[in-house]
Amino acid sequence: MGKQISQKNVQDEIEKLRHDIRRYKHSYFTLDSPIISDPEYDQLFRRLQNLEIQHPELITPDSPTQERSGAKPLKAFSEVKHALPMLSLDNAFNEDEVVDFDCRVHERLGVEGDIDYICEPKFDGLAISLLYEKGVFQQGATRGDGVTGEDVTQNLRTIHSIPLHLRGADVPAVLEVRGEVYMPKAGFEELNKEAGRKGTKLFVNPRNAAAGSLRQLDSHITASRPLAFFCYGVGLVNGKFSKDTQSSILEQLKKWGLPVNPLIEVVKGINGCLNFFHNTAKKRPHLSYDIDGVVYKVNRLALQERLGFVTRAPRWALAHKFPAQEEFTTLEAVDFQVGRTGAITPVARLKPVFVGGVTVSNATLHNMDEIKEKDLRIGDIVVVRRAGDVIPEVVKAIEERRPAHAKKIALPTQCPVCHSAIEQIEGEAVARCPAGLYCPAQRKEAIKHFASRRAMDIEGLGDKLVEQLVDEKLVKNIADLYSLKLDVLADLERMGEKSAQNLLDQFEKGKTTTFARFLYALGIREVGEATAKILARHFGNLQTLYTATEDDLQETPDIGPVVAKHITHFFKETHNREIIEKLVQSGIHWEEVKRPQKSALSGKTFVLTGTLEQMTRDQAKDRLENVGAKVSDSVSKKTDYVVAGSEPGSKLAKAEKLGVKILTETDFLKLLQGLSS
Ligand code: D41
Repeated sequence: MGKQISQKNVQDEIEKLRHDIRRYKHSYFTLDSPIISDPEYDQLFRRLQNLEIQHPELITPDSPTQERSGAKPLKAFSEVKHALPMLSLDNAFNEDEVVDFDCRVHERLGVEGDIDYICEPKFDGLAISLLYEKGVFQQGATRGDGVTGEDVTQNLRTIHSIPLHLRGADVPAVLEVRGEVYMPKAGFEELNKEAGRKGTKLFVNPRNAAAGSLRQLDSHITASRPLAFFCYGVGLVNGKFSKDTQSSILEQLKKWGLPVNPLIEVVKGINGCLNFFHNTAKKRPHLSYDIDGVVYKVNRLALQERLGFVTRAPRWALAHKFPAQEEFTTLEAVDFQVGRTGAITPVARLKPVFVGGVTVSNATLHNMDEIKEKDLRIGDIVVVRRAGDVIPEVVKAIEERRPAHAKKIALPTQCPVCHSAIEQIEGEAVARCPAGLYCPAQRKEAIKHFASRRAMDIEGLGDKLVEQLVDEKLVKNIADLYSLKLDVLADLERMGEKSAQNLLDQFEKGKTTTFARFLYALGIREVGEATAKILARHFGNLQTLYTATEDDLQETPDIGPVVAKHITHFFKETHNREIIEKLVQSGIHWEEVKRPQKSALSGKTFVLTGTLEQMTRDQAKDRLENVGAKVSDSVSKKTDYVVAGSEPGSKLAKAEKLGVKILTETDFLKLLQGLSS
């Protein structure tokens, strides 16, 4: 009896798993729009496999475990049967699974000692197969379900890195090349920028953009998309071809003019593999294309043959995935934070999720427009992305998985900190708390900004301490910082006399600054570092700035009407002037500003690249600006000089190409000295 009930439960669970898996496969393969993550999918798939192993009597021929992976091709393209099936890759999501793989390989082969593995970056694109007959490109197809794909020959012909003719006299009569079509990151950014300008739909990531571009029925559209190709292997080969090792296969393909990735390496044993994984992870942010892991393959083909494959994947290959950059999680709540200028920013509170190597539980949502555009609701399953060091972001909500109780998100009517009525100016995306420095949140942010590295650079005054000082009402504004007493500070939690004295020393040290830094530190709206420098150089001292009109301000370079208004408004406020006077009285001072001299370099444009030995880049920039020269970030025909330190970047190459005058650091110092003598 008990057994029957459990059998019924198992049957139900199996059916539900099959139903869900089919749905997820459809959204992934056919619609190119996954609604769950790979690990979640894998878990479901493994669960189904396990249940079927325990209850083989319940296996049906239409179970997803019995099919090959993938879905039927879209109807619009004709079908192509691959001469040899395109297998799939087993995945590993951590080092243990790589160790298991290496053990299985050793056991099956019955060999000891390190195996030679070839390590390849795992390109995040679309697998395709190219058919060459007598060296001429005949047909190209997507992977499809591995057996049958879509004929995308016309589209593939438009991709520059796919040769239409192979080079060399020794090409085989028939050659199937396997590889991955991808979209370089820069091309993707450009494409999305254009979509933004035209108001057409943005692509979520380069992989989707590549997929969308390859699936165009009109190959003119594909031709306008920046696609590229790397090959990783072969299918059917008729003719002379040395099938000794995977590395020799790639060598031959390269010789015939096919693009082989330069990072591919043959290594010894599992340690070689794991080293490659870590090194590649480090290179990843600097690569011009997306990769989502690395692939290990037993290099010797004789060994590959002995290992064979299971249903869909070879036993001799493994994809070792990087921690996901995108993950699914629940949007649990939205809080509203108040920034330095009163801007109210919605922040997503997420069910903690491991993305791109860290656990993420918060993500910025920028403003209400973004929430509206993405149609986010509290309770939604959302896609969270974290790329490199950038702040995590909520990409989209999965509407198909929206729970019935999902709740719309509304802008609060009151500031969550000081309860002033929130203002939203029409046409502006940002809502603001208008209370300025009366709002404790804005006060805290103003002080944090004042102390920050590029402003007054008060090292010991971290965010937590600022919050403590404001909460305990020891500091109301930036001027109050300089009247803090040792005993008061020492009494603070986690402080003590020594740290308190250190902090006071830091305050003292920070009193010597520059006028530009001081102006930047005041936190005037729209006055960033660059504008602060312009103001300092142009007006020279506080008195002149106090009396400057909007017109005076607009005469200076790069200051428009809006910024001019913010500046005059700021200096008109008696409260602000009082604080400035207090700061000056407490001993903050700066060297008199040298007005830019007319010099031989006035109006010349410089670009700095590489590391300078004698000064920092900022110092070099200052010195140039003091003699009336401009410093730009990128090299163009308008650049007059490029100063190249050690390890210069691509800017040097560009300068050489354009014939721009290049200076070593010594040349540069001589040039500056020549001016002052
Ligand atoms: O870079 C890749 N995405 C990549 C994919 C690669 N470097 N090697 C691969 N090797 C294979 C085998 C071992 C099965 C020939 C692959 C793929 N397969 C693959 N890509 C998509 C499905 C399978």
